[in-house]
Amino acid sequence: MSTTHLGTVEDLPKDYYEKLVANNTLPLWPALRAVLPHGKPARRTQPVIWRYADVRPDLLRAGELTPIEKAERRVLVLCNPGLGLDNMQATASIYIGLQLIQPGETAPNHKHSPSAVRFVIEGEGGFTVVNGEKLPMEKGDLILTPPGLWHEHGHEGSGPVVWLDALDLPLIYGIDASYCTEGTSQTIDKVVGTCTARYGRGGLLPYSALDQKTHYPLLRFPWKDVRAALQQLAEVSPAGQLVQLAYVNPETGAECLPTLGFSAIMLRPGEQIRLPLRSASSVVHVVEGAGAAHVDDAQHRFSAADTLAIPTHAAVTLSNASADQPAFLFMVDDAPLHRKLGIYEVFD
Ligand code: 1HN
Repeated sequence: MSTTHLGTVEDLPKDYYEKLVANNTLPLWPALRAVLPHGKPARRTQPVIWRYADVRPDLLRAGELTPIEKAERRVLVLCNPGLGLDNMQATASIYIGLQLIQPGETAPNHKHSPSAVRFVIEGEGGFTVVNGEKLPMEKGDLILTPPGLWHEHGHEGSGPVVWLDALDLPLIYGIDASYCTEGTSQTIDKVVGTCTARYGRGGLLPYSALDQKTHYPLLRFPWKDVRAALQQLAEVSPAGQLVQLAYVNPETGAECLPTLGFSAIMLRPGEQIRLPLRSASSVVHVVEGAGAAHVDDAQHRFSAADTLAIPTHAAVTLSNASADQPAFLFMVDDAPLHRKLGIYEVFD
């Protein structure tokens, strides 16, 4: 049986309804279908694209208008209009910002309850210090700053450095759990490259890891390794099969942060491919190449450094516009959250 014709507020005596409100109560039935629609969620998230060519000049202008001391983090937030610009949501659970750091600047040390990552878009000489280890930031590198770990940024090169920040902030803020602690600059007590040397080779771990786990063993995923791994995977993947690699915790093989998942996709020359239709929302960032994304009824052309929001339960087809060059995409999703909540679904 389908209950689509539920009673409305107007069906109720006005004085009765007003008394309910005065007592901080509400009837469920007029609002039930809104919060529990049939078949699939009523999605407020729109499949919007933020073009780097539009955002970059404004971000560089922020570098002139607002000194880093006045910003703490100099970021333009990618806000999904369907969710209300003030709410700073790219999707309902995913925050995305583009952060600029200029040569010689530092973004002070802090730690917080939301999980965060950085994905480098342009520039050389940037770095993040996490847990006493200096992590170089080269184009396409993924840097994790897990919940509760100290992190600070710096820039020793020339020219602007820009990266994409992804956080589970809407989720953590939404459950009244978002806060930060400020600290003095960390002492760097590890050699550069330590976590990559220990955990950066698939299938191999320091022997001691068999008996003793590290909390977040691998904090930096260099793009050159991910790109090479995608190309190798493409060579052994039949046409029509999605070439996609998940970033994982090398000790557990599971997603590397509690709520957000990260993956990289290669679209082979001329390839057009459907993503599995699933319950999770995601954000796709173009690392290299150009093409188009079909998301439900919307069609967006994309080129390098553009960023696209994909709602939950969306039908997505991606195509590479080039007949002779691959395209590379970075994806953030909330699938780990869905899995933990027991609501993760793949529909085809
Ligand atoms: C944060 O800690 C950073 O550390 C960037 O670079 C963006 C947005 C909201 C909350 C914390 C960073 C952030 C953030």
